[in-house]
Amino acid sequence: MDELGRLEDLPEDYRAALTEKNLVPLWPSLRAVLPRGKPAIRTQPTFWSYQGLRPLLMRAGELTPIEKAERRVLVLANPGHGLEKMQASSTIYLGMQLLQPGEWAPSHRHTPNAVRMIVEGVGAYTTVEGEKCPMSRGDLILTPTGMWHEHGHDGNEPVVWLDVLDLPIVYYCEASYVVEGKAQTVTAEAVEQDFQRGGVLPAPMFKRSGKTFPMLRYPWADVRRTLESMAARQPGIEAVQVAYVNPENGHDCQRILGYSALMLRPGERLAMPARSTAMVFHQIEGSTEVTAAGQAFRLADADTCCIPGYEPITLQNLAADRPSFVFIADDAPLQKKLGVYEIRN
Ligand code: GTQ
Repeated sequence: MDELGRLEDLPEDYRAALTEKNLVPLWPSLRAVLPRGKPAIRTQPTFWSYQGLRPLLMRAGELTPIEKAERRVLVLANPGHGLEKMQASSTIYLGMQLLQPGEWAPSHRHTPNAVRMIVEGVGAYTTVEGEKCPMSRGDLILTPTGMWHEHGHDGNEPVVWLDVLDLPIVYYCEASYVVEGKAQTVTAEAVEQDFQRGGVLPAPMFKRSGKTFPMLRYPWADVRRTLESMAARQPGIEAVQVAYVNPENGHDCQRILGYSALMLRPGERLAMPARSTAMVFHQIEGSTEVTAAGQAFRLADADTCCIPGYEPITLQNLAADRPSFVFIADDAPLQKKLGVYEIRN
């Protein structure tokens, strides 16, 4: 194909006349918005060491009281998007949040969806629409769009968790806002226990809840046990991986971002084909080398990395004598709804 005409090829007066009428010629910018064969991608492969950020997060705990922060978070920002944009990828926001004993992050609700992956400490909890969700390492807690949530801490050591939100895409939609509220009354606890057996659901008087988000807490102990039993029972399986879903209908647990947990058996190497979604990997237990786009990141406990879409990814369990457990986030639910999701084999 021939080169397309450039902006500079057009006479000054014509360009000025277009600008004056809020008009833009497409052809000089056509390849920028429709590059051939593969999108133009800002998201860079990026690694965040937990041991590297932890002292800075603890220092934030000394520098800024919770009342002055509302949410005391260091954002894991991708330099490819500009740090000030606070994006890990085009759609994914990541933050490490610290709550000190006795602190309280007040109740609010907002349009973006959030999940928390608990990193360290015990005694903290998130209350979501009256449901008290205790936090311990590896638990996943949903705070979906529009639902009241607040964080409290009755323990005696710092608690840290990874926030994953679809904030960048909801913000881009000009649909991101918050409403502040007053402290919630706890009305329910340990609701997830009703969903403990796959294939059996609460249905009093033949009715299922039909809630968009029936289950808000996915305890790590249950997820880990499922992965271990899959690995033991199906030694030939392609990947020992589970998806976090709505237990009533099997759909992704949230509508925009998707979540899964992966177990790499001792020494296992897993080659994943290029997919159109950027992916976030967070090490729950063990150690993993993530190789993609000419980079290799070695993830130890609580380390996190982001890999842009359209890149094949290889995961290697760095230990020969113990499994590696990785939490994964991507925007496949959104891309599937939009009809742009691809796997390139
Ligand atoms: O805990 O509600 O990292 O509202 C960013 C925005 C956490 C939260 C974040 C939030 C929260």
